[in-house]
Amino acid sequence: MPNSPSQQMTIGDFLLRRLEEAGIRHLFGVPGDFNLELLQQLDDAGQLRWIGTCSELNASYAADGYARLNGIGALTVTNAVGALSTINGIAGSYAEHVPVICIAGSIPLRSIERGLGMHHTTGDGTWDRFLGAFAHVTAAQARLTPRNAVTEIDRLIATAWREKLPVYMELPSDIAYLDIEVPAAPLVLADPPSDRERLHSCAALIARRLSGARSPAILVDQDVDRYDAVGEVTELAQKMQLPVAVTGPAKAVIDETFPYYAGIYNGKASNLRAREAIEASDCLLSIGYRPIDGTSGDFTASLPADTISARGHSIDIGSDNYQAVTLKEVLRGVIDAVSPVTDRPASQVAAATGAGTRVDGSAKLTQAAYWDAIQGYIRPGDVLLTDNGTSYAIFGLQLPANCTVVASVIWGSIGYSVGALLGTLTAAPKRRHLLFIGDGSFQETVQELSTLLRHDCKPVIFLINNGGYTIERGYLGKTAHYNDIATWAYADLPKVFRPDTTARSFVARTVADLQDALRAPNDSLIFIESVMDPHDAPGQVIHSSNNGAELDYGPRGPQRRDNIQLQPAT
Ligand SMILES: Cc1ncc(C[n+]2csc(CCOP(=O)(O)OP(=O)(O)O)c2C)c(N)n1
Ligand SMILES: [Mg+2]
Repeated sequence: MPNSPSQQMTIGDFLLRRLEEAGIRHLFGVPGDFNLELLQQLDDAGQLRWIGTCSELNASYAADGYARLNGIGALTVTNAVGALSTINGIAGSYAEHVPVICIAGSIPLRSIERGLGMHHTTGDGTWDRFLGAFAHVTAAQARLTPRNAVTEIDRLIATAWREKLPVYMELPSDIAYLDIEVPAAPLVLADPPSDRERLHSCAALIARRLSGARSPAILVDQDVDRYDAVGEVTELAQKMQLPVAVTGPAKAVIDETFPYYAGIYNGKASNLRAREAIEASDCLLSIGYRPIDGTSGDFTASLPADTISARGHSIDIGSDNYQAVTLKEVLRGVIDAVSPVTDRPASQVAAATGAGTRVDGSAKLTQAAYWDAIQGYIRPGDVLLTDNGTSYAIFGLQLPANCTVVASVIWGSIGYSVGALLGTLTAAPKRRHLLFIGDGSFQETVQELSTLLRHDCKPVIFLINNGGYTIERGYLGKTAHYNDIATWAYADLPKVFRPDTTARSFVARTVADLQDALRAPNDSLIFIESVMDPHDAPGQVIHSSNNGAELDYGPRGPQRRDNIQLQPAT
């Protein structure tokens, strides 16, 4: 680009500048000798804020949570020992379609070129193993050099943003301070405009099919959120009065108070309204749908044969595959092309019960009473994080307007939500954040509570203490010791992690205890440990575990032995 204005900048400063231009204001991670020089540049520049985490895995979860609310996120860790600890989280971002930039401060180019064995390697003079490992779980990877830094930094950030997937970048520690020639113009993250003919014919065909149908409907998966098309989907549904069902991973992507919201579609496990709307539709527009066990009701989903399948950058209609179009532009084209419909009845799923159901306050806390109380606690605009376990009951609640749900339904790595909470709170500090987690999941990533307290975050943490892995007891090992865990004094942990904490901690053993805790003001972190029976679980969750065991172990598996599996109360 000989004619574009350029300037001299160090590689590290340029990288930090590009992150900021991409909309990243915080960098998560753990220092090491191979990324300290970048952290010094971050400190000197004073733009990005550093959020050091207790572990690299948690940094990867935090960057993921941050990216879900901010559009994109980043972390930096040290060579191999740090990087490989993030790989579970990064693969999770890949599975969940979250753009995260993982920057590994790596061994100096000098040691690569001279064949010098280094620490944080396998000690055999190799240096490509980790780039290779990340190639399996990222959309793009690069080791920066002074020659490729400008093009590779821009390529990786743009790829993450466009594909909604993580990328992996190695910054050798001896090049961050080298001056290179960089573009003066800021990075612009935008999709290339659609091919006009493809866009027009695709939007016109979808409009024609939706308009000619008797029972058109929309199925929404996560990508509607990732590709920022929620507004368009809602507008289209409103204009044509179309029922919209979502998958579990897309819980609350469509406002659950929207009159045409039809509930969660999950094959046979759907509510009747959602199932009817989707399966009996004579023109289904499905957006980003990825059928796995948890989004297809264990493969009982049955979408109409001529379903229109839309993705972020392409659409299938019948035998046609439309390329060079963006989801947002296609939906805009459809909205403009259809005539308003005014005589289709709304889809409203039944209003939530709960909140106010009369229960005996002195009664031992049960899962049923717990979720009933939680239903009443949730306010419009809350960010809800849920981990795997009985806390999946969140998916059965009906949420007020403008709530966001952050969960890892497809990847499903327990403990994700604690790190992710640090990320969501960092991205949206003004919103109220509620974390729903079990004791087993919490034990995986608990130390990040320390970082939440360190930064004066004020979430409400709802921890279920049921002595172990209750959701797993629904697969196998109802009373087995392998599903038991050590008992911790969970509610004491805020004090352990921050001795001068103002956090309010509660242990709820009865309904009245819980109600009391729920009255606490949200002016500091609230930690509510609720003690419940290991064999108490929401029916839906356990039913799904029972089904999972059939799928996982097959007809010769041990799951059919007497009383080996926790089953829903009859
Ligand atoms: C990293 C990881 N390890 C193991 C699992 C398997 N697993 C899924 S749920 C679960 C138990 C969760 O227990 P807890 O958080 O206590 O929830 P509960 O069902 O008891 O409420 C386990 C071990 C997993 N999903 N991810
Ligand atoms: Mg548990």
